[in-house]
Amino acid sequence: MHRVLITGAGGGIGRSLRETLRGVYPVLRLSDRVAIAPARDGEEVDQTDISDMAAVERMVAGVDGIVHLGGISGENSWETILQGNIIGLYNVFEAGRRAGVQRIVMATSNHAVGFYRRDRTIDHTVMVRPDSRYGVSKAFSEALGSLYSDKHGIGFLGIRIGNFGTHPIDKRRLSIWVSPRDLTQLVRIGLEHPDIRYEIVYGVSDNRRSWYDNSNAYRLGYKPEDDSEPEAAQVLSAEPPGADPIAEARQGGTFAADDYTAKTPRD
Ligand code: 15L
Repeated sequence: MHRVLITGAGGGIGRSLRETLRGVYPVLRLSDRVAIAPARDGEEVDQTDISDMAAVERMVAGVDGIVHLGGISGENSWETILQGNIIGLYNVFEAGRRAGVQRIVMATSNHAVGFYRRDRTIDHTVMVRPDSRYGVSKAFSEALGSLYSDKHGIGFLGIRIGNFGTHPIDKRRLSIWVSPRDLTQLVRIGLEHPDIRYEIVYGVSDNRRSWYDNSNAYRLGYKPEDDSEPEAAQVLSAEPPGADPIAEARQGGTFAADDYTAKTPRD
């Protein structure tokens, strides 16, 4: 990897990867829809709205690998999700293919499978069960990655990111937290592992309360260094009891509960 593009570089994960990947690859191209901090040595800064294909073509020119964090990072109206996470996503993959990109590391999400119950342990092979329009767009990204891997030979790692941050922030996030250094490790596996064709992993630290079987990540060499458990007592003592039974039962929490109208819950 000579030149690695990070989309959504102005967001929380993007700003963190900008630091942790600094100097790892000769050139980091950092792109966002809004203006971001100016380029330093070994960096190129770009401003692109990914719903504009011509602009995306310029954004990906000369790039070997893409870490795609861009788009909408939570639930939103269908029109907004459509522009950012369906049309924009397609533009990035298709322009990347035409530009000869070899690898795409995709920030997919726990919300692609957020309707699974919390008492189930799920691995990378389960069927998607999105908990929101946002989750559907992340499932779409995994399907698009599969197409571009099978049909065009682009290596794809879909990281179903849990909750990224320096600390776990609530009960649900104790199960899905990922620290900056652990996520960096996964991104690097996605860009550098020689055998990646199409893989799905969970972007979570080694949390004792995890509801994921992340054996696929471990098979690819992931060795997480962090666990949310030392912070569990403090997090739990600060949290009022959850009132919504759907949010409490489902891995996606309030993403699953919002707008919920089903009379009989699926298992
Ligand atoms: C996500 O996918 C979002 O991008 C992030 O903002 C959080 O909401 C996270 O999931 C979560 O589930 O905590």
